[in-house]
Amino acid sequence: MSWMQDAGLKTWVDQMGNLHGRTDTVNATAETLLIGSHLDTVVDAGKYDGSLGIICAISALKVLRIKGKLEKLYRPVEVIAFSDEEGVRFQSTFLGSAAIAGILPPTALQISDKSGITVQDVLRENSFEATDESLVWVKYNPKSVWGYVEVHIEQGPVLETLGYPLGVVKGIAGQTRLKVEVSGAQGHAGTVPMLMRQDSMAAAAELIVTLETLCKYPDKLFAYDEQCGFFEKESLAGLVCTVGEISCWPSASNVIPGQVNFTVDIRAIDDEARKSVVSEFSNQVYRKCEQRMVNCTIKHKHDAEAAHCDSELTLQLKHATSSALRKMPSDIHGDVPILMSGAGHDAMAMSHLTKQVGMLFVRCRGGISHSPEESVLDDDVWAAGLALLQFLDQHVNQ
Ligand code: HGY
Ligand code: MN
Ligand code: MN
Ligand code: MN
Repeated sequence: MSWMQDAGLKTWVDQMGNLHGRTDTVNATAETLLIGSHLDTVVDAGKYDGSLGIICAISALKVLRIKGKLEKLYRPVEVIAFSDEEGVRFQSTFLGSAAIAGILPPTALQISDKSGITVQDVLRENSFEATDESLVWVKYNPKSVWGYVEVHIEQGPVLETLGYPLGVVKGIAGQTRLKVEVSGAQGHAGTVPMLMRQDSMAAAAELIVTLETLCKYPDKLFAYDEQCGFFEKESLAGLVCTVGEISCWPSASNVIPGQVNFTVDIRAIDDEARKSVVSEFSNQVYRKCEQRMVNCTIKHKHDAEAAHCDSELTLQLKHATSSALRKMPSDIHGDVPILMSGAGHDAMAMSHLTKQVGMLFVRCRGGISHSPEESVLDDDVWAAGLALLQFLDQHVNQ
């Protein structure tokens, strides 16, 4: 907050724990330009995922203030540092930005973590009211918002491969998060004959490989489907799946596990393709578990539609980025790379509040992210700040 205040912004914290810093401009009633990213990280994270976007936003406004241009902005600009974008604890990502966009699931306050502690418990522990009414006040009126911009590390290898420091995002893959719970017959590792086992670990292993095969070779699955005909190859672009978390009970080397639970994260650029993979995977889960005589449940933890960034705001962002790149020491010419994002971002939630959503990607070494190895070049961050300043300049009375 103090950085925001230092940049001359009016600051507050909303009832979902999002931090806000807003300029006091002449026409305070004009539609607001929101700039932000998330405060939280994954476990064992890097230093830039989320935080880079917040610091870029605050720094750009601080430079405008130093240049005496803050007052000349013809629209209010507001920095938002979102809470709980990653969804690590509650498995339901974008809680902070979804509250602002007005798309929080009605049961959001009752979502619980592994130990049964709810979102409401945690908010109340931190002296928030945590009622449905208090969350209604977090929601922004779509008519009051001009657009949303997010600066973020690419978290992928494209910019580094192309040799560009910056890129503009044309879309963000949709994502589905599931929790698969497999329960079998717990037993003695030494006495139960193999053909009589109802082994939840072996079942889970088969399901995980099934998911991987489905996403590695989707055309086998979608080669031809009577109802919808051939799936265009590009609709399967960006199709990825991950099992990032698995737990087993009782987790002893000489016990056939009775219960194995694992998370599933499926993403694709095309929402229909993603939904088809989710339903095909679910069919195979139930079929294989029946064959193995184990029970299973599939819990839908989160669904986010793909977001498309193709508005006037993105055009302005491209223009600003291209002029920033020309000012770089390495004097990079040529079109600004336009790329898809496989990583999810608060911009997906914000695309439900405003059609004008744009993202500026910053190259990161080896495309590594969600790891302490995450790193960026100072010059690239400088270029991102310059691009954001050039973008903001288009919202300043000259
Ligand atoms: O999971 C994601 O894609 C993002 O980092 N929350
Ligand atoms: Mn992340
Ligand atoms: Mn992020
Ligand atoms: Mn984000």
